[in-house]
Amino acid sequence: MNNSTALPAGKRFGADTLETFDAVVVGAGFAGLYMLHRLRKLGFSVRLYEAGSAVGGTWFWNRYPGARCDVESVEYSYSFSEELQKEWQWTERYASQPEILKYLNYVADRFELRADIQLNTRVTAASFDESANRWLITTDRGDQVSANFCVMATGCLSIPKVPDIEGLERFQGNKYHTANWPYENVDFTGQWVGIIGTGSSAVQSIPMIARQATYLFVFQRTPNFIVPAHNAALARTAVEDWKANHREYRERARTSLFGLTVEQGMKSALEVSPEERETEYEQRWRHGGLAMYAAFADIFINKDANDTAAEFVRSKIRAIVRNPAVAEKLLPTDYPFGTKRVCVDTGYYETFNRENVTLIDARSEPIDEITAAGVRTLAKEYNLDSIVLATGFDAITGALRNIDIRGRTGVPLKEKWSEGPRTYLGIMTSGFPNMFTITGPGSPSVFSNMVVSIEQHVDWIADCMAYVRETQFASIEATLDAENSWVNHVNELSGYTLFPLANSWYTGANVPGKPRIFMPYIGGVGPYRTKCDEVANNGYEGFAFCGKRAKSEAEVAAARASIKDYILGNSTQEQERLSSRQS
Ligand code: FAD
Ligand code: N01
Repeated sequence: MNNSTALPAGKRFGADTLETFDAVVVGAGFAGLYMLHRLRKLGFSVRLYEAGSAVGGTWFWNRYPGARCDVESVEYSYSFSEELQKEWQWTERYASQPEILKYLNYVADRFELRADIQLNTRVTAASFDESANRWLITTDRGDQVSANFCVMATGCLSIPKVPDIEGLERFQGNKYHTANWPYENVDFTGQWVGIIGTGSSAVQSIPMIARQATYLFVFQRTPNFIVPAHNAALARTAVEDWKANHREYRERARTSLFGLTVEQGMKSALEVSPEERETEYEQRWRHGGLAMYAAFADIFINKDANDTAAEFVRSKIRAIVRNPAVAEKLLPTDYPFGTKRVCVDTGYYETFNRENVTLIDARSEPIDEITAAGVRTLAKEYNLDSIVLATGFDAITGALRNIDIRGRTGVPLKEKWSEGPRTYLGIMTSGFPNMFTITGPGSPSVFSNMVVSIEQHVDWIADCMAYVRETQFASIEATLDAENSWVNHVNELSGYTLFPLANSWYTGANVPGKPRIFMPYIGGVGPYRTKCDEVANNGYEGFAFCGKRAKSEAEVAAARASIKDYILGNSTQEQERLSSRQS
């Protein structure tokens, strides 16, 4: 590391309690685990802090019945290691939460990551000491460590949103939040249960709870667009096809709009005949999952085109739900298709044909308060044994705003982002040198297959950190100009789309007082990757380096070649990626 700031890795200095690392990573989900792996291969000393009692992130916390991914398992998995891809065998088209958690634990063991992970530890503060060009990181367990780099792998959906409903604490029965589900088995047999919310978590858990409970009341404020998963055991032929062609599939995902291999329709929904359009939607409905997103090129930019997709889904709801009055309540009508995250279900609409399930329209019959006995709406009181809160997250910025992060001038991140997050590429924010955000606001993040976006960010960040080390600059920071033009670009792009028309968590609308701004980058995973690579290949255009450069570009190129030496047991894919970056 830079001599002026380098301290012996893992050694204490100054006050006897301060340990030093090249990097601190926060969070042990898909992002943090891979970041740790890359940095260790590069020879950095790393400490990873995780608030939970185990690794897994999303898949550790969201243990509610029915939880599973809605991107196909083979695609919703790491691609960085050939060996891992060969060794791991998914059993279902969409993996269940326990299976994904098992996978991430396997990864932690397989790449021997655990030694550098400190569990049960929440990072509470991070402040940049400009005189030393180091981050001082504080945890809720009293740790204080110093690191050259701080990487926030804190997740976009990791801070559960508890609704601000009067009397919630008074309820005498059992209370659960889907994103903080107990470890032990929850059995609703013989119970009267109420669930608040009808987003993806509710859509997955409602059919399961309905099968167990004596009676289920579903409190729906906004109906969602929901498409079928058609989950099934993975056929041997599908596994063989994936294993034989995974490189090609992975490349297709990396260069696509959504990070998915699904075929992107290039036509307008309005240029084809009604019959052709219906056939296209029908095929994608039968295929299942998020394929509907990509049916036509203009679904998210042209309201008339979008209406055709929305009406198709509404016709399906009317066909599945037997009681027309209930079907009517389930129809999403006041925002365009896909502008709130589309949910993927297994038997959701069919559940409303059951005799032990009642849908309560919380718009015409708003929830007034929670009482000791249950939920009281403006019409009546529903007595319940258990309440399930499927009320979502303080998304994208919640976990970052939860930490007291202070940058170069001591200004808190919360203050800098008081009118909405500002980043360059979603990777860095100006004024906060050497701090990276994986899938930060302003990157494709939640608007993609997140594992694809996570791997792209981790690779870019690891390469950038290696570059700073090799040049022996003291720090790297996004310039304000680059940040401003990126934020304008992100906003301009979302302004061309229909996304701002919905009250979604993409825009912060689900959290009272949160600035209303569409946070993800909507320009597509492939174009975004190209932009990030161009920035790096142009000497980190839009970033400023601090300190005196100690090596020429030629020396850095030589050092870059030697990065390979750090990579022990590296996969061919990783070698190829490095070679292409060096050429
Ligand atoms: P996370 O998995 O959220 O991990 C972040 C970790 O950081 C957490 O463990 C958290 O405890 C920890 N942390 C946060 N703050 C601190 C702190 N201050 N100190 C210490 N630790 C901290 N995406 C898809 O692309 N496809 C899917 O099918 C899909 N399914 C999903 C299903 C559910 C139920 C949910 C909730 C999300 C789903 N997502 C899906 C999004 C999912 O969050 C990402 O795919 C991915 O798992 C995110 O990984 P991550 O490592 O970035 O964040
Ligand atoms: O959360 P949500 P989620 N009174 O915010 C309602 C991913 N994910 O946990 O829309 C009454 O979508 C709220 O109503 P409204 C995925 O990216 C994926 O379900 O605000 N209702 C809404 O219905 C997803 O998008 C999977 O009117 C209240 C619900 O609660 C993201 O995580 C599975 C209320 C919250 O829905 C979040 O999903 C799970 C109140 N006071 C999650 N407050 C997969 O399938 C909130 N609501 C892959």
